[in-house]
Amino acid sequence: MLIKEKSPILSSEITDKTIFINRRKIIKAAAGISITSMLPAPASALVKKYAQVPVGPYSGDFKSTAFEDVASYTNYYEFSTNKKDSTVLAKNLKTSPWNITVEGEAEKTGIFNLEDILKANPLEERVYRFRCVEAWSMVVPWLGFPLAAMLKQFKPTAKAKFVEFTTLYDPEVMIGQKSKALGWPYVEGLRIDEAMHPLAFMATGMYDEELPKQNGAPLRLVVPWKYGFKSIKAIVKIRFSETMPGTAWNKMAPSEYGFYANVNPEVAHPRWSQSRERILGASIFTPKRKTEIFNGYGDQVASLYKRMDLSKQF
Ligand SMILES: Nc1nc2c(c(=O)[nH]1)N[C@H]1C(S)=C(S)[C@@H](COP(=O)(O)O)O[C@H]1N2
Ligand SMILES: [Mo]
Repeated sequence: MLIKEKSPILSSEITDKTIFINRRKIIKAAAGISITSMLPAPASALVKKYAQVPVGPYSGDFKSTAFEDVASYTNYYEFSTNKKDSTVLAKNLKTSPWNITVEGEAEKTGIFNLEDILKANPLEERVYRFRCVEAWSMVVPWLGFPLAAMLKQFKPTAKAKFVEFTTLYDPEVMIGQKSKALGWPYVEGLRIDEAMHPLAFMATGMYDEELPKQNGAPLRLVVPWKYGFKSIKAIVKIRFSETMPGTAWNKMAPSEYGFYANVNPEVAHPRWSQSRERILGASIFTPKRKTEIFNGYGDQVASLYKRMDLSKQF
């Protein structure tokens, strides 16, 4: 006992830690080579499950928010309107097996197993800014694949002008659905050209691991230039339609939450300014960050809205 307590740190442990800390650097240098398979067993245990996933071309060069902050403060009204409680309650969701129903204006409709969808879509990492309509923001290294790549597999027809996404409805597990906090199930949507934009992303993981249930596992949308509520979690249905879908937040409070919901510091929410944002995890002494038009992605997405009056749409 005594000897064990006093024993020095093994040199092998030091080596393992060094390998872990330098993991990203090593992987970037040796793109394509599986580092995990090259390491001795103890070090492999420290390397995260998706550490070898390559960084995608649209990934940003931002410093990520701490994982603990992103995973312990979630908006997930299906479980609770409380951002802490939802992180605990979401653990009850069974995310495998998982099916996605595809409906509407597409050639390939039906029920698809998520495993099969994943096989056809190689993972990449995207470090994105994320801005909630409640005026807080974070930076998340998501893992997933472009939404366009997945949607094209279903061969949308020329009539597909919009895409609608629906979250699971299961009030026995998603106990927040027993309340009227929102109309259930949660529905979100994009115009087809927004959905096909290369920045629109489907996430299955973050921080080199599977997506935590509270962050939307097993499959959630990430639209970095729009307010966070557009980035719908736990998707079970995708419908291509000719008309604009009704969305959960817009139906709840149409004067506060629009269909487009593009991040815009100039257009205030009826109850608060959108000009600045609190950085999640930052100390109370850290000044708020200036919110950017389209959350900083304007160079890439502004052309989608050329014909729209940005001072009116929110
Ligand atoms: N199904 C569903 N999706 C959802 C929500 C929700 O309550 N239910 N909240 C939205 C809101 S308001 C935000 S800000 C983001 C939060 O994502 P995060 O909890 O992973 O940070 O998820 C969005 N997607
Ligand atoms: Mo949000």
